[in-house]
Parts: sequence; C-alpha cells; structure tokens
Amino acid sequence: MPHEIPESHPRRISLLTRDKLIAGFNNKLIATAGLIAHGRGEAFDYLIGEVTTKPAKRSIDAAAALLLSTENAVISVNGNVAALTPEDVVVLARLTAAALEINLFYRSLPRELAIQKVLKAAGAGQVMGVGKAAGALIPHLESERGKVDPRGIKKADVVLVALEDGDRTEHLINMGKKVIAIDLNPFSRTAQYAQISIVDNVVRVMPALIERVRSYLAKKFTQQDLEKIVKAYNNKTILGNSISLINRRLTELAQKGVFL
Ligand code: PTJ
Repeated sequence: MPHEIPESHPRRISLLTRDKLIAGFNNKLIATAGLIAHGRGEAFDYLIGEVTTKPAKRSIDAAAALLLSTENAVISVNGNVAALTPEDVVVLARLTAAALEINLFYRSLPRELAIQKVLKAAGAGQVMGVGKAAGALIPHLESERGKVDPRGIKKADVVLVALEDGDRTEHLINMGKKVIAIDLNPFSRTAQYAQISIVDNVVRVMPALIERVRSYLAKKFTQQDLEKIVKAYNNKTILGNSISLINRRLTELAQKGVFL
C-alpha cells in the first residue's frame, strides 16, 4: 500500500508520481532501470522549474500538428510511460488515429503482457508489438528496441517516443521516419536526434498534447494548416532555447543565492 502523502506537502505531486512508478515496478510494468531513469528526469525537471516552458509549448504545438497530419503515426509505449500516463496515451492515440505499440529496452513477455493489460484497462483497442507480433527488425539496431511490429513502427511515418535510451531515434530517422521525442534532458542523444523534441515531463506533456490536438480539431485546421505549423518549426532553435532557459534560471538563482 502506498503511504499517505499529506495534502500540504510541498513536493506532493512529485511524491505521488514516484508512488505511481513504484506501483508500476511492483506490477512488473517498469524495469529496475526505469526507476533510475525517472530520477535523472526529476533532476532535469528541477532545472526547468517543473513547468511546461515556452520552448516545450512550441514543440507540443508542432508535435500535435505532425501527429494529426500523418497517415501512419505510432505512439511507442515503454514501462515508464505505461505506469505514469496510460489513460492519456490512449486518448491521444484515439484523437490522432495513431497506433499504440509496446517497445521495450528490457523486453520480456511478462512485461509486455503487463503493459498491454494496463493499456487495455485504460481503453486501448489494438496494442501492437506484443510477443511474436514484434517480428520485424530496425536495421542495424542491436538492442531489444530493434524488435518492432511490421504493422506498426516498421511501416510508420511518425513515431512518438518518450523516455528513451539513446540508441533508437537515430536508426528510426535513418529509416526515413520522423521522430517526436519527449525527454526532460535536452542534451540526450534522443532529444538531439529527434525532429521534434519536447523537453518536458511526460506527465505534463500528454495532457498538453491532447489539449492542443483538440484545439486544432475544434478549429478545423486543414492538412495545409497543419503542415505549415510543422514546417515553421525548427528543433535546433527550440533545443537551444531550452538550454538557454536553464542557463538563465541558474544564473538568476546563483545571483540570488536562495531558491525557496
Ligand atoms: O521500459 P523499457 O524496458 O523500455 O526501459 C525504459 C528505460 C527508461 C529504463 C530506458 O529507456 C532507459 O534506460 O532510458 P534512459 O537512458 O535512462 O533515458 C531516459 C530519458 O528520459 C532520460 O534522458 C531522462 O532524463 C528522461 N526522463 C526521465 N523521466 C522522464 C523523462 N523525460 C520525460 N518525462 C519523465 N518523467
């Protein structure tokens, strides 16, 4: 049973998120290394101020447009994503007609089935990439992430990845795909290689992406409108802005000498 976290605790949201991770670990969704990965994410979240920054909002705008304007989009789900934000992942897939595919670095059938169960409980229809369904390979990628579903990531035009280790994005791009990455670390290989890098916490990104997609749908944006948004987006500039923002915050904090 998770312990009680007082309403007044200043780090309540962060602690509740940790509880989800721990529950996900106990339910075999999350790899042991997933807990460590989250800790690294938390450190970067501190640096950006634990909010969705302006550069991240621009990336979310572009990502929503790309997902809506693409025929074959796939949302790649790993253990951390399944534990932290299963309902939002399913809603986003439905709104953008994207497929859901399980893709794991620490692949094992019990974890695939546990993640599939959580996604189904959250309302998912088809979940790709489970067991033998992950029968295709990403060329030259030797890790387990290279195993993909021929109906999903293998033939996708756009793949959304969150909390990735650094070896897959580069290979997906070599296959001619566009990659949207959600990664709190703007220096990571994933963030550096992706065409759209959302430097923010996945738990804030998913609802923000859903909201943006809904607003484009409500405004009846045409394919041309969406493509224009994607074309105007420059990931190098946005990553640079994210790093400058951290730099500025740290400089201000260093001058003040206090944080709280
Ligand atoms: O479930 P599996 O088997 O696919 O394994 C997943 C992990 C996360 C263990 C695996 O992909 C891994 O080892 O990832 P890394 O190399 O630790 O990278 C994870 C990246 O995600 C780091 O750059 C973190 O800063 C970032 N990150 C961590 N938590 C969050 C995050 N980004 C966004 N939101 C978070 N909550």
